[in-house]
Amino acid sequence: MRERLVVVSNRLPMGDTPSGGLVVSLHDALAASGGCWIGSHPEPGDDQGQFEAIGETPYRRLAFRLTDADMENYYLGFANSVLWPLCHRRPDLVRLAPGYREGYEAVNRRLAAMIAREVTPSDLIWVQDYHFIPLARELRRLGLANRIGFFLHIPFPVLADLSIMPQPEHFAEDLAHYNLVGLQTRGDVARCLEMFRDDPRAEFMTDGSIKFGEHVAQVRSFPIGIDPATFREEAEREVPDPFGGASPDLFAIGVDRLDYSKGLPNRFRAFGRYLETRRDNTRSDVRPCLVQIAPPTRQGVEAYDDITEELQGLTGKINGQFAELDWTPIRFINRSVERPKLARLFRKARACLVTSLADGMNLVAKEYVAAQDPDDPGVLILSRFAGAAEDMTQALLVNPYDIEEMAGAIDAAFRMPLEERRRRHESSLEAVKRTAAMLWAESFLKVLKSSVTTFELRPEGETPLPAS
Ligand code: ADQ
Repeated sequence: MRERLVVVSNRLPMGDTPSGGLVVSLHDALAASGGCWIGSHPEPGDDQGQFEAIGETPYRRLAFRLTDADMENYYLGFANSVLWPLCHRRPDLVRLAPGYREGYEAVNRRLAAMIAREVTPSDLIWVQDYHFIPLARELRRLGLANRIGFFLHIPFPVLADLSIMPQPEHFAEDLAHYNLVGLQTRGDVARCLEMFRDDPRAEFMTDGSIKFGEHVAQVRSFPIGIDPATFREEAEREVPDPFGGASPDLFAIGVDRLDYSKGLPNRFRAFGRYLETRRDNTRSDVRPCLVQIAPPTRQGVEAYDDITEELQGLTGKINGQFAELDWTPIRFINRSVERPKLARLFRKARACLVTSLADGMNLVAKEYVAAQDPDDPGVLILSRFAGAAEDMTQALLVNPYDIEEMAGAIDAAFRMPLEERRRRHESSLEAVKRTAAMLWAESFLKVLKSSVTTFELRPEGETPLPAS
């Protein structure tokens, strides 16, 4: 029987041409297997338990709808006000409300029932991210013995934080229902194994996999990447000057969703501190800028509204202190920028600031490196708490909590000699190529396909379905 790939993610890509990291990574694998991608429709609604087929691609796309209550309890609630802050080491921002856990479980249960009607026993199912941790458990309950993989795009939480969650014992148990749990970095794998080691229900097998009741799961790291060649081509393409002729002399760029995990206030403070202390302060002809592009996300969640205000305040303060009639030190653009323009901006920027306090990987770091002119590259300043730092050791690694250190790194990046810039860039680009997007999907699927389905489900005396 044909082994189709079925991908499940919170958002279904709606465009007809592949764009965006995850879509590019999965497009080929889906097209080759005649598979399908299942995700939520951007418009809320009630789907009555039926998928809606979307547009034309070499594979099927099936959308489910989220009601307003689902958005509140499952998406903004449990996923983004409990799991997101917990995984990003912000337990202080966790909000527990009565309907959140039930709303999250209900969406996963409903989706499992819809998926169970869609898949055949030989299909490989690949679930993406923290929105669907219980999905394999629900699918198993319905009798599915397929190989099911899971990839967590965000950091694996530290053990001590897990008990903040309602019913924390479900976390390990739910993950164990997957045949393969993929994480971004070796550090994430270490934290995940620590959780299983701490759980008396888990048993370690000689090959390193984990036996949990009747289930056996493997835990491995698969660092996600981008398609560096395509990004570089995009950055080289001539587009109208993004600054409309008013290009700054020297600038650092930051591109992030406006999220508290990205360390934006610390970045702004570090840039302010750099302006105060920079070595070439006597040179009034050099007017460095920070160009920060940060579109809002998850509006309506208190922590996100707070950070927008904080950044607006900091921008006003720093610009108020340093701006001149013809110089605005921080340009804070609170919306999205089209990709060709973004790629061009990356290429023009002398430095890129990635200052996450916690980050699964951070694709912006990889995009910036891929966009550079290898003969005259800019410098990546990278938080040691971003997953990308595990392999990109030749970036200027910084502690985002240390404002003084970051200010020094900005100064060093702006003044770095060409020779050193080239050497650091070459090494970072190698790391970007080693973890290119296609390799990520290929290597995950290779391990998933070879995973042993040692457990068998026998709900109410039924014969188990064969995995292949
Ligand atoms: P994100 O937290 O969204 O992803 P990131 O990895 O940086 O973070 O990816 C963001 C993507 O959106 C990049 O491709 C970037 O270019 C684009 N983007 C961001 N801001 C933009 C803007 N203002 N305009 C246009 N495009 C913008 C989550 C995890 C990460 C993990 C990824 C992939 O939080 O840690 O690397 O998934 O697994």
